[in-house]
Amino acid sequence: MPVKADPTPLDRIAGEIGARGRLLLTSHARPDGDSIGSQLALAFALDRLGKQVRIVNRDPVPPQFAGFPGAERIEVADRADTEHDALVVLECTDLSRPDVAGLDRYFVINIDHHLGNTGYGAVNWFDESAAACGEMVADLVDRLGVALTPEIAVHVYLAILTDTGSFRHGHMTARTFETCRRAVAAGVDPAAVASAVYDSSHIGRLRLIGAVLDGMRLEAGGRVAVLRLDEDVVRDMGCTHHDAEGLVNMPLTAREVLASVLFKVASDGTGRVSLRSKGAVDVRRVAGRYGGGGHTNASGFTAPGRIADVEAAIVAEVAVAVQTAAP
Ligand SMILES: [Mn+2]
Repeated sequence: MPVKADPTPLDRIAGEIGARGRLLLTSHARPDGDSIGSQLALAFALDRLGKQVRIVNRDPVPPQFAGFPGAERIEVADRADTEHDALVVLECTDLSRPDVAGLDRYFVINIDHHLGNTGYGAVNWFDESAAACGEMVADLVDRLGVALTPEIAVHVYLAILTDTGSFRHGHMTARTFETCRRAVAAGVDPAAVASAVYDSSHIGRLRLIGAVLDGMRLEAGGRVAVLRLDEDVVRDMGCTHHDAEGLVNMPLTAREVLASVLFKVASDGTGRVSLRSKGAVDVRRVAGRYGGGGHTNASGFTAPGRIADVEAAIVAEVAVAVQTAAP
């Protein structure tokens, strides 16, 4: 008699979800397209199974995603204390990433594609080969026996579109495009989604981009670009932190630039650091040294102390990452 294979993490998660009725979903603070898309795709699928679903996030849905179906279902809160049979955490390397108190009291199902996931769940499914967490959710929806409805499909597509930087980076595979093909077959209009996400900005953002790029500094023989974004300037230009989205990627459009560093500086001088790179230049390692995480080509962390005190050291470490990858 053939030996029965061990259940895969996907099998186990589908089983646990099938056995539980009241599900709480969450994802990381400062949500991006993958966290919003993954949560809502799964929520719509769980609806079809008759589950009771709640979604709690630390921060509101960014404006460019607010018009997508179900966005109003995402509740903003800094604590979760209602009764649920399981908590599904999407897109988070550890349980502190949602920045929501009380999550550790639940039966945690961890679904993520970030390298360095700590395996904090009762059940963990980690797949670094997925281009987006939304790609994993599409597989889970299949495994749950739910058909791709237009609502589910549009969120799966949104997750993949945004997490690959419009199909330009990350672990894109045949599976990525097969998932997108199925999403389009289910009714997604790729041009309409792209327009909703990328052509929904305002003039203030263009001015902000101009000001930040005007202040760009080049280091390491022009291979590292350094940007600075002051929260006061953001406010003065009639913008919010959402308008800084994507800024850090812009220097990489220059052939010479291999890595980009963005310092987002608050009024008190503290702030966050975003890192982006090309090819083998590993900026996740730099972020890891400061308690952050992400991917080889995209990572970030909260600066230890005032930006002015740590800026030179961080830029030097990114320069070393560039040097190591492309001597
Ligand atoms: Mn992601």
